[in-house]
Amino acid sequence: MVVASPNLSKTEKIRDIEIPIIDLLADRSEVSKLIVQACEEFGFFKVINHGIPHDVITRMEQQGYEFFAKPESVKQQAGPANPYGYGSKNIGLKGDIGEVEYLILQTNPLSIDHKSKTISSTDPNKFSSAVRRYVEAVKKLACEILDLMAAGLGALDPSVLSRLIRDVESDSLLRLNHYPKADDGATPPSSIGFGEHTDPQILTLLRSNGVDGLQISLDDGVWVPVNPHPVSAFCINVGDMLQVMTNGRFLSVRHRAMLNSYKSRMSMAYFAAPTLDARISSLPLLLTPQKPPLYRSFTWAEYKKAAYSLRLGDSRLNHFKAR
Ligand code: GA4
Repeated sequence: MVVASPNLSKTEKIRDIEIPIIDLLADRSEVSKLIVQACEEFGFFKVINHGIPHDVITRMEQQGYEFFAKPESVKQQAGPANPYGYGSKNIGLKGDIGEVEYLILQTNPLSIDHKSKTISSTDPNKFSSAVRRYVEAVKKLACEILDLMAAGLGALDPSVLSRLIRDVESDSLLRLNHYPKADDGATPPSSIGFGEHTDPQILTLLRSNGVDGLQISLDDGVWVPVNPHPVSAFCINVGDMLQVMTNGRFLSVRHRAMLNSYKSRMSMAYFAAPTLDARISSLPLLLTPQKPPLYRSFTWAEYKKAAYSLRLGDSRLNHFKAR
């Protein structure tokens, strides 16, 4: 069903499509197949029965709520986000603006402990232990999903993707976003919290507090809302690096976050990334004379630098196309 909303710009349409919900406890080869299909068709899917303990999630959420409830002047002490730390409205380094406040954390244990001191001066240990436990759990889940993807793609070495993010020195990030309630009263609301973009990394694991707002963009310019149900699910999406490593077979899809008029939204995104010096190129098994590499090979550091030198909505991958 296509619904043209009177509150969105005239050219925008939203469509009701359910992105796949995949049960990780189902038969392994079936799960691999479903994940590959979802990555080819939508670049997005949800997982249930993912094994992340409920208390690991609620403790992290609780720390997020407590942080965002602090006075602005206290939160600013953990900023500015250039590019890590607390930020409000300003996104990235090139002047993008959103209706969002956020905290971006590097995920290696030393940096978590260090940053926790500026985030929670009263109880830094509680904050850092919630983050460390959450990061450990989502990293494990990310590795498991990448192993299922590799198997589904027919790789002989099932850890060919996950080994890129396993390193303690991996450049993975944890981002907490807090979106205010929209005050435009419109249903569906028309204010954008975080503008359209793709994620530069390998894989994103997103958890939200049961409030909707995430939308993904289909080829034909139609926006598809990703509802936050079932509440126990994680929403997974392909990042630019995975699109490159699968030679364009998996899609790094543009998405955005809208505000809504009934409740503020908090989301927690884990961006699984390689180490800075990791070299990214297509898996050899996906290359044939008919399907030569779509992208040139580059390091994650090179790509990240390009990402920060461009605007949020720019197509970064275009700069890395093979000639
Ligand atoms: C999008 C995905 C992650 O949220 C993020 C974002 C980063 C930022 O907000 O600082 C970027 C954005 C994201 C892509 C392009 C650059 C970098 C803002 C921006 C304009 C933390 C990331 O890694 O890339």
